[in-house]
Amino acid sequence: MPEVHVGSGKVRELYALDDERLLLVASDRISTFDVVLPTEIPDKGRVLTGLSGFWFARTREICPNHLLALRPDGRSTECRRLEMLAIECVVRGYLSGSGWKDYRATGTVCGHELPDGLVESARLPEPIFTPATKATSGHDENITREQAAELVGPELFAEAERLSLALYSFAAEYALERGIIIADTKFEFGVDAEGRLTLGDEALTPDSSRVWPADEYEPGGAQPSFDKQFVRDYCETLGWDKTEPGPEIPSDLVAGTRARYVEAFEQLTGSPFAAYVADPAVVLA
Ligand code: Q0N
Repeated sequence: MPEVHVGSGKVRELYALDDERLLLVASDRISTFDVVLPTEIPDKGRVLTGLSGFWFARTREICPNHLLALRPDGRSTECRRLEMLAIECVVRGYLSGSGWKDYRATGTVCGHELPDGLVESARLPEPIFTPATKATSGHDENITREQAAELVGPELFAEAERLSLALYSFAAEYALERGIIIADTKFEFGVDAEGRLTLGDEALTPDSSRVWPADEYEPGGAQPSFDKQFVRDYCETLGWDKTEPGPEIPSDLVAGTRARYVEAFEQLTGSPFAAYVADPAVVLA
């Protein structure tokens, strides 16, 4: 079956199956400091595909999504073709990354006025919707709610904000009960053939979210990443300038990082990863 390659991200590829369907394939590549490393993390693509499928299955009542089927390889998602919105729908429950940067500079994030005196990684009084543009090169840029509404239209904007906040609140509470903080996350929505706003891309994975171990949470500074901390710490020891090409990662750190991904999968889904490998549909049940 000749599948036409229609796009690629840093670690995922997108193929056309037919006029209505796409195939989203997650590789085992890992990026850090925005650079894809030459060393792969075995099963990372399967873990992220499984997690995304898990969340799609559990949030269907909150919001329709593009998932049609998981392929037996565990890393490929057949999905409905959508007309994607031109904005990234980011929700933040904690103050980190560009949110922390903007707050420190202005006391606001994407037009949300926040209380004074918040520290880095603080939990916000309530989650905020902080849209960003899709940068074709370099980093996504935060925009105001007004700019986002102009890009997609006020009705779709309002609906995307409402759905993003509902999805985040559901997932963050679910994850926290299992020892994992989802500090923030990025959703991508599109409109389906019937005009329904539909969740696309991957959802609520460690690649699309900032994920922290809850038992180590200590506001007042940066938090260790649940999945990428070993790799980041190793890269920091090298004096690498964070430009291409990235360094090779030693095998013990590859194994440790793989174990963190599998741990996140098992903690969140409640299924052994081996059961997912045997039959990816276990996460959809
Ligand atoms: C789409 N992107 C951006 C994979 C992720 N269901 C869909 N329908 C139409 N277009 C898209 C989807 C989805 N998902 C999403 N590009 C097209 C993210 N991509 C970049 C390439 O790798």
